[in-house]
This record gives sequence, structure tokens and C-alpha cells, in this order.
Amino acid sequence: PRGNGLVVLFTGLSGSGKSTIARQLTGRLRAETHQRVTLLDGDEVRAMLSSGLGFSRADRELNVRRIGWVASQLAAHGGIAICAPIAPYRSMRDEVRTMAERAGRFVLVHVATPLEVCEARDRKGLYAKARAGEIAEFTGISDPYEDPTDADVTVGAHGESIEECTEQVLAAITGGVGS
Ligand code: GGZ
Repeated sequence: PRGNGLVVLFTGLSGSGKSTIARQLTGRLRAETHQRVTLLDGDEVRAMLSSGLGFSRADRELNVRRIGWVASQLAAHGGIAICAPIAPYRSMRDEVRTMAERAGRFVLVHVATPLEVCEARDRKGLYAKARAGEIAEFTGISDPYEDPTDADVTVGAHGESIEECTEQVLAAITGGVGS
């Protein structure tokens, strides 16, 4: 790819720690690179870029496609874009990879915190609601999550701390191009 643009796509279950790691990574990259770093935060994306979308397969695909497109535009102009949707379907992650690689480098980060752990934490109470049938199509409970087989880095599967996960992602990014 031309230039030093980069798209980092996190994928993982609700409550896996994606957003927290993505936020820490954003801070580190801002401090340690000379590139502009944009965090496409999940809640903000759902409120602004994808307002009106729900959680059907079609809506999730549209959401992730929009995120991937914006991220690729930022990367095409030399920026770093960090995105952290659940992105549960392999096909949509592949689509983002293809778009991003036209613009720059692409790194897929799987935050592989086990479902049992996410559900036991249940920081927002969503898993309990999903189990009670109050939220339909909830990822991992009543909706699919297709584990990546092509992640560039996998973190969180063995109870690592957020800090450890951030270090591992940073190493995967800076160990490659641009350092
Ligand atoms: C999954 C849901 C759902 C359903 C609401 N399934 O832990 P959170 O709350 O803050 O993160 C989840 C977020 C997922 O939105 P994404 O845009 O990341 O999903 S996707 O990539 O599939 O488009 C969760 C909340 O929204 N949430 N309903 N049914 N997560």
C-alpha cells in the first residue's frame, strides 16, 4: 500500500473489552506516532453514522461497511483509524479488509474474551436481558458471532489485563510497517 495509513479493526463480543483497549491504543498511538489517530467509537458511530440502524444481519452489515469506509478514507489520507464494532460476520470483516488494504495497512484484532467471562461480568446488564428474551438477536446468545480465522493479533483469551492486551496490539502494529 501507498503511504502509511492504517486501519485497525477490533472484533469481539459485547463486554469483551474492545472499546477499552481501543481507547488505550488510541492514546498510545497519539503519543508515540506522528500520525493523526481517529477512534471510531462504537456508541458514537451508532448515534451518528449509523443512527436508525438495529441489529439485524443487514443492519450490522451496513454499520460495519460504513465504519470500514470512513476508516479507509482516513487511512487513504495518511491517518490511523481505530474501530471497535462487534463485527460478528466474517464476510463483513473481509469487506473492510479489502477496502482498507486499498488505502493502507489493515490489522484485525480479535478480542477473544470468552462468552462466559463477558456474560459473568455483564457490566451493562445486557446479557441478563438477552437471556430473559428482552433483547432479541443478541450476539453470542441469540445471534451468531463467527470467530475470526485470520486475525493479525488475538488478545484477551486467557484473562490478560487491558494493559497487557493494549501492549500486545501495539506490538503487532509497530512490529510491522512504519517503525
Ligand atoms: C449485540 C447489542 C445488541 C444486540 C444492543 N447484539 O456492550 P455494548 O452494548 O456497549 O456493545 C454492544 C453494541 C454493539 O453494537 P455494534 O455496532 O458494535 O454491533 S455490530 O458490529 O454487530 O453492528 C451492545 C449494544 O450495541 N447492543 N443490542 N442485539 N449488541
